[in-house]
Amino acid sequence: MENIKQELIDHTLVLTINREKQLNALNKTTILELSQALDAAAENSEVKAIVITGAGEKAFVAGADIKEFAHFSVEEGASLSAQGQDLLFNKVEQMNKPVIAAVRGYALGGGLELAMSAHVRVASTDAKLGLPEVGLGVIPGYGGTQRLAQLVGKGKAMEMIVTADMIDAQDAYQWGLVNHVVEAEQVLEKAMAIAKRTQRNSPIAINAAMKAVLANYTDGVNGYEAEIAAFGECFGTEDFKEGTSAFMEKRKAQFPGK
Ligand code: DAK
Repeated sequence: MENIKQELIDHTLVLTINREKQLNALNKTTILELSQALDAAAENSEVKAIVITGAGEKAFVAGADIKEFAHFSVEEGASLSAQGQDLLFNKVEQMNKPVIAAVRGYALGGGLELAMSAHVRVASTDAKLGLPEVGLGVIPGYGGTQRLAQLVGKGKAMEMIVTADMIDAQDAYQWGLVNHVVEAEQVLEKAMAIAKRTQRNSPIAINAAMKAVLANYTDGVNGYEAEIAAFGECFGTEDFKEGTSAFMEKRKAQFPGK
């Protein structure tokens, strides 16, 4: 791939957005390549968790590629927003395995939207996060108006969006926008440790639980009902038999992921 580096380390797939000179800005090729990498990872049973990060020390992703979208028309804007959400941002959120964003430096616009699509976010102490779109005459178009409000609440989301200001890692942590703040050199390590920690659990149950959590944020779906249905389905899985047998036999579970 041109803009994405992929490494499988101990069942965690590390996807590095590799446009360091452009602060890892998301152009169409990068979005497409990330999307393809995620499709392959979803089907690959060797991949149990995914870490998304940006190359270099300066930025996770400094937004959508402004030089590329500067000339889009109204129609292109709307269709590319819908397309981008399906191709990447919703795909990350709906992945069947945990996705962790490892954020060093800037996570702006589409970059913060990507991090917010992930299930867990780890940020460096020097991270700067924001949705600067209204300063460019657009609005967050990759789910940012929705996911930011879900994570930090309507009031803080409104303030971040209308001021277009960046916040630092400490505020992001206190507001619930990121799960952990660590020194810059430890961001990837921390994200990998969380990914590893998930791997001792049933992949089937993890997927079902993540879908149940997300059900609350899906139009026309009752989260409690979705949870009940998903809970019931667990009883028919080999993972459930293995998890409960292992407990009773006082041994570590070896989940088949079925
Ligand atoms: N796009 C393209 N290039 C970028 C970029 C970006 N978002 N951010 C940085 N770069 C490039 C710079 O142009 C520069 O390239 P050269 O000029 O050297 O070729 C290089 O990266 C280094 O950046 P700076 O020289 O500016 O570095 P500084 O340390 O001085 O400043 C900065 C760092 C992050 C404060 C600054 O680069 C900056 O303000 N960047 C732009 C941040 C931003 O506004 N991001 C975009 C947010 S809007 C859409 C859906 C969604 C969106 C758009 C369309 N559709 C469906 C169509 C979302 C939009 C956004 O993300």
